Amino acid sequence: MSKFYITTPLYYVNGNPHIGHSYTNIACDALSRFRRLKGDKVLFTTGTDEHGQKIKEAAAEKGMEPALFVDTVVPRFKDLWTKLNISYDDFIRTTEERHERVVKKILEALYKKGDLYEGEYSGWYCTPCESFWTEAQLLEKNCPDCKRPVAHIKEKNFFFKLSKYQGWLIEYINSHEDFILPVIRRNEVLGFLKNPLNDLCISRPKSRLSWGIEIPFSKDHVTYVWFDALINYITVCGYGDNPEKFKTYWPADMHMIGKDILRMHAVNWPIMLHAAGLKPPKTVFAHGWWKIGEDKMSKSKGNIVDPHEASDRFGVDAYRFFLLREVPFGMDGSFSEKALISRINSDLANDLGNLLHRTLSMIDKYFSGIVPKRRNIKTADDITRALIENAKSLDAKISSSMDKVDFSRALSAIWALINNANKFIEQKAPWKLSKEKKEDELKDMMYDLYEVLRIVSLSLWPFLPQTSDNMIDQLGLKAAKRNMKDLSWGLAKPGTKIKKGKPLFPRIET
Ligand code: ME8
Repeated sequence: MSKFYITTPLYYVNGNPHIGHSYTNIACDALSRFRRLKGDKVLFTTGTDEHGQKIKEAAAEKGMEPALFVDTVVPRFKDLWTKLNISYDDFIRTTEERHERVVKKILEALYKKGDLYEGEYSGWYCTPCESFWTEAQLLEKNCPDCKRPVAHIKEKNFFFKLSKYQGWLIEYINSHEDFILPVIRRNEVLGFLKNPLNDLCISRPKSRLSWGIEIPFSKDHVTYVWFDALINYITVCGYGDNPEKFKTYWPADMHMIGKDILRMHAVNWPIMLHAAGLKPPKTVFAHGWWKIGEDKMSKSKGNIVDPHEASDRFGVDAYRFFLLREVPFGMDGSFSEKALISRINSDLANDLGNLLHRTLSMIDKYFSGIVPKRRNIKTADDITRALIENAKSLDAKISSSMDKVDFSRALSAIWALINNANKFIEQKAPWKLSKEKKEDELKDMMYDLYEVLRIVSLSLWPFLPQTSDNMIDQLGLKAAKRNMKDLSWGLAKPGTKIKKGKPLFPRIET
């Protein structure tokens, strides 16, 4: 049995979860469920990033202490993950004691080793981004990232020797093809590493910010929020606490992130791990960015898509389907209600919904709702053989797409089978077979359509878990523990009583 450890970023709790956060978690959920189907031992973790300036300010705006404030926001994330059927195994908060302990342990180890040193910083600082900038990096005297004004500061801090490990990192990236994916992101990091790395300031003086994990060797400083947050990936799989678990799961198989936080994950994090004597994760996958129409999503534009609202209006699985199907994973996407409704009506209501509904109606009508027995496949005609071959090759197509983290291709393969089956009905015209009393042919055909639907219902589980359950129920099957092996052709049992229900996806009129 192989293991699969996948992580999402820890989201900032200064605002509510939005479409971007849900995208990463839905993608990780689909991968985790797929690995479970294959029989892998999966650890899927998510959580919240709760320290630092941003959070302190958001709490102050509400007139609350940060510790109390974060407690009020975290349930909004947890509730959303429950609603969207995100099957995570552990939720980690950076304010938890188990995490603080590990952060301190790593800080102490690196300090002892001489990779952390005290120095004086004098330069420009962007408070909202919590970033230091040199004069040359400023953009018209403003922060080059958020374009807001910066302040000149001079203070004692602790620095991490990133520069010492630059050569090692370049060599590591060059010799590990799958370390940074997709390739465009790998090239971006290698391009960035052509310039010398600055050492990383990993502390903040308490006089300026006290909402953080105290540096164990300086009462006057707390840990920089990013240095703290990245460490969650080892805390949550048992580092320093549960050696057995840590040995089982580390290194992580995949850190799934958006392209905005690539450098932290593909430069700072592997160097931190290497300096601490730990292996880097196997893959950092940086996916693309959702825009709303052509616009960047922002509070000021008031165009933030709320996943609670979108999934209430259109359905959880329709929302999941749209995000996973609409853009090849890794590329940027454009969200619009029009595009979402069009996907629901064509792919979900028309193609999938109709196939289930008309097939079950025919089994009801022609065979009183009992799945018939088919004759030996050897007697099948070419169209039938083509359909069966298509169904038989589905698991290989899904596996190869999922190994490349290509959700839209996996879904296209499932839809190619669905459309093949719909066409098969038109071509074979079962209503004629019934009129002409071609009982055996009708039985074969109903069995084959039922079998296609059974295979489709199982293969949809990683992407549309509720729909998969609903289909399995209507097919008269039990949603028992699923396994990739059940995608094999011919496992449907003649004699099964179907339970036709409501259409899966009602059409949305515009
Ligand atoms: O960066 N499109 O948290 P964060 C796609 N706390 N994905 C998006 C997105 C969009 N428009 N907007 C956000 C942080 N995301 C840190 C992470 S990890 C140790 C610390 C997703 O709340 C995407 O996964 O700003 C992105 O990387 C993440 O949310 C940023 O979440």
